[in-house]
Amino acid sequence: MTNDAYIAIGSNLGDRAEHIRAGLHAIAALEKTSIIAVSTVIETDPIGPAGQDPYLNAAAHVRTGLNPRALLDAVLAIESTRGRVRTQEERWGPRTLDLDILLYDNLILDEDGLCIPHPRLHQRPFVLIPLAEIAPDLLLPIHKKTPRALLGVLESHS
Ligand code: A4P
Ligand code: MG
Repeated sequence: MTNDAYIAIGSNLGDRAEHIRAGLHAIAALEKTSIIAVSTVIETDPIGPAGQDPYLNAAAHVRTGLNPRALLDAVLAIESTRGRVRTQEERWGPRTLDLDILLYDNLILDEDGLCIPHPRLHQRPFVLIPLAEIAPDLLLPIHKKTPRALLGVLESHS
């Protein structure tokens, strides 16, 4: 378990707290993977199509021996166990459980179906606030800024 990864967790459909709890439980049960820290779960206004309910969002720090692709396959499989069916969804529409890989060590990767750091990480307060809580001093690759500094940039533009 030599790699540090950060996973964003979101839910705005059904029993949101239960989806998040079960998602974390399933991540902790993955082979070669353990959870190091989990942020506070916060309620956030939806970004995306109008008419959605508020989200619960959080972030988790995991240490894993899974490679990035294996970790992605694992989190997508966990989403499916919470009844998430992608074909029925609109982009950024409501979802039972969303697990996005935010960071994987200092890796920068842009390949088919997997982009790390997550491409919208720096634009999303619902990602940056939980990440800042569990990784206040982490310098993000590409951005070369901490989560808190990126939040400051966002706030200065709002
Ligand atoms: N994919 C590529 N890179 C990654 C990665 N680093 N981690 C691919 C996870 N998946 C990655 O994912 C679509 C495909 O992205 C996956 O099959 C995988 O191969 P998805 O979960 O269906 O797409 P998504 O999450 O809807 O899309 P996206 O663009 O990641 O959306 P965002 O930016 O995460 O937005 N408002 C609030 N308040 N809170 C939220 O959590 N979430 C969204 C989704 C919209 N509004 C929100 C929230
Ligand atoms: Mg996602």
